Amino acid sequence: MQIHRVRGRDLADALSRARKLHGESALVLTHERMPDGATTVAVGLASAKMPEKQDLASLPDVERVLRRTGCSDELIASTVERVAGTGARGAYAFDAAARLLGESVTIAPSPKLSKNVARPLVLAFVGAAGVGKTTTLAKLAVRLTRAGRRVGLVTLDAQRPGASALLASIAAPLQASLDIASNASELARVIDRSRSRDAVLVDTSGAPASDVLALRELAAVFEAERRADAMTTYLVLAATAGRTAMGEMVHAFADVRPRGAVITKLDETRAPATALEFSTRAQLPLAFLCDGRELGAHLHRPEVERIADLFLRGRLA
Ligand SMILES: Nc1nc2c(ncn2[C@@H]2O[C@H](COP(=O)(O)OP(=O)(O)OP(=O)(O)O)[C@@H](O)[C@H]2O)c(=O)[nH]1
Ligand SMILES: [Mg+2]
Repeated sequence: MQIHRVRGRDLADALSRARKLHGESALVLTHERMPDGATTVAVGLASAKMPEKQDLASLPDVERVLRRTGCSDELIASTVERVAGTGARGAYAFDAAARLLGESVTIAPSPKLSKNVARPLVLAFVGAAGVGKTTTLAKLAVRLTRAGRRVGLVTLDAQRPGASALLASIAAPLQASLDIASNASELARVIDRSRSRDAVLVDTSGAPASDVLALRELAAVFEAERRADAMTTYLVLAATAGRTAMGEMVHAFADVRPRGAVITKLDETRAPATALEFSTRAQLPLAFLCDGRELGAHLHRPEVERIADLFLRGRLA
């Protein structure tokens, strides 16, 4: 007798899938509730009936889709193997792949704003020039303001003409404060003055050397005041960049110890898997996903379904 395991949302779903895959003659041996709430049934096939040939064709389909969205050979091989192991075939193979892939990326906790803390939440965005740091910060400012939070913006990009004008145009309609800091002590002072704000979002210049210097000094100021957790830094990566470029940025900004990553420009590629896999390998849990320029619309939390969509469809739904 051959034993196959089939997973479903609940017992009825698992049984219906088992029947579809192995026919009415399949003998249900056991069922087991999984830690994630799903149910797995073990079915014995007296006639050693294998899944239909056409059903097995779904596994090369999963492989082809994953190749198209930029998955590495390793992730493709492990996903196909694990999908095969679930016994899922046909459309169910894609369901199984979605579940596995959605959970393959580490997700950063949502930044928490506490009403009881006297200091604002400080989030800084670093990354290569042009990856979308300012745009991401603006999107987050819009979201927080819509949620009734008071936001302060501060830029370390004091040198570049136009950089603060751009931030000013973002700050004004949101009634957000805007400050320019040219070094760490100015930045620390701005943050100290921002006690009435729920969040202070720090924009940087995209020049790793000066950004790292300023943020490292700021971290030292915070640490001296025992405020080591006072700032969270995110590394912003464009989904259009290759692994090498992303690796260089991880290296360049390692000293500021980014706590997570933001992936931008997901609308500009059909192969977002490279960036998704990269962030997890670089131990940068994903904090946000961005798929366009619209400030009010194109910022998303990386939920499991969204990650699965990116791996399997190449874009967010
Ligand atoms: N298509 C698309 N464009 C984006 C996205 N995020 C940002 N952009 C665009 O990318 C360009 C650069 O964005 P910025 O936010 O200025 O990037 P930055 O990292 O602040 O750039 P520097 O300050 O010059 O280092 C702008 O034209 C943005 O509109 C995104 O998710 N999708
Ligand atoms: Mg910028």
